[in-house]
Amino acid sequence: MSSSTTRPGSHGTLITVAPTGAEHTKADVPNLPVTLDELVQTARGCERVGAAMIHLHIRDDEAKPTLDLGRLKETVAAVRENTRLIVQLSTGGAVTDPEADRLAVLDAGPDSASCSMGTVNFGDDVFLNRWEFIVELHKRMQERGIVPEYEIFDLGHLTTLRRLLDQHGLPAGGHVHLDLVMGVPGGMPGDTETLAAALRLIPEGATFSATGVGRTSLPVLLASLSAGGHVRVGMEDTISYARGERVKDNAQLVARASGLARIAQRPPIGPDESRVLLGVAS
Ligand code: KMH
Ligand code: ZN
Repeated sequence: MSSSTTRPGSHGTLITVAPTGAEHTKADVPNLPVTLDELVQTARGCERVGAAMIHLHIRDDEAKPTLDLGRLKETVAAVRENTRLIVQLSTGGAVTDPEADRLAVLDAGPDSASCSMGTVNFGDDVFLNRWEFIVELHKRMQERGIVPEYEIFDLGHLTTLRRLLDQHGLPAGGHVHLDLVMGVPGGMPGDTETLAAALRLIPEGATFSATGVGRTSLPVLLASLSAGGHVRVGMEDTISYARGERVKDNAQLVARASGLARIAQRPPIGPDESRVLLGVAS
């Protein structure tokens, strides 16, 4: 594995935007981007203010989460046509999505895809990720040259990641990048102490970003920047900008992350530099 200290981007910050997710309803959050046009406009706006990668969940005509392959392909193509962003599709989907549909997401040919490292209670639901399923996702991404972002919802998921890499080898691109998804009700808390605990378990040479769900968004962002990590922000993870103030749009969250990254002297890196960092083909 390569050393994170020598990789491009280690002095800058990779900002990922996760604009939609599978959890919020359009009725509850009317400014959530759900149509193809809304997603493309969001992608363009977020790229302008510092995002380099987009983590995508898509919706159907009724704004419900879907893993429809035709729509996924159309979305990948449209975002590529309109931006330079690295296109990452979610293979997590919604908690109700069957494994076969989640594996089929890879057929849409994204640059990157999420790959969750274990099961976690997800509010009142369970986000199920069996070991055999994890291995299958990892191997298919290896075969197809799709770069995974390993999603870590709890500290034990880092143990699973190490076991996966030991038994099945490095991912496509040869570099390990993971995202600490913190503050999910049922997962690890979104605070500095937990992020510090996670750092001790991250495989050597790997890079990491962190995402704070709900009110942990800002503390996790600051903790990750201070620890040399990258960041993911977006309305998938939080719909509140400040106490009592709803998020206006995804670009507002990306712009804040960019500003804080600059203050931390680790300014946002663009999509091209991020491709090199992650091992994503140009
Ligand atoms: N919607 C969550 C149940 C991912 O995108 O890979 C899972 C999730 C993870 O959002
Ligand atoms: Zn997601």
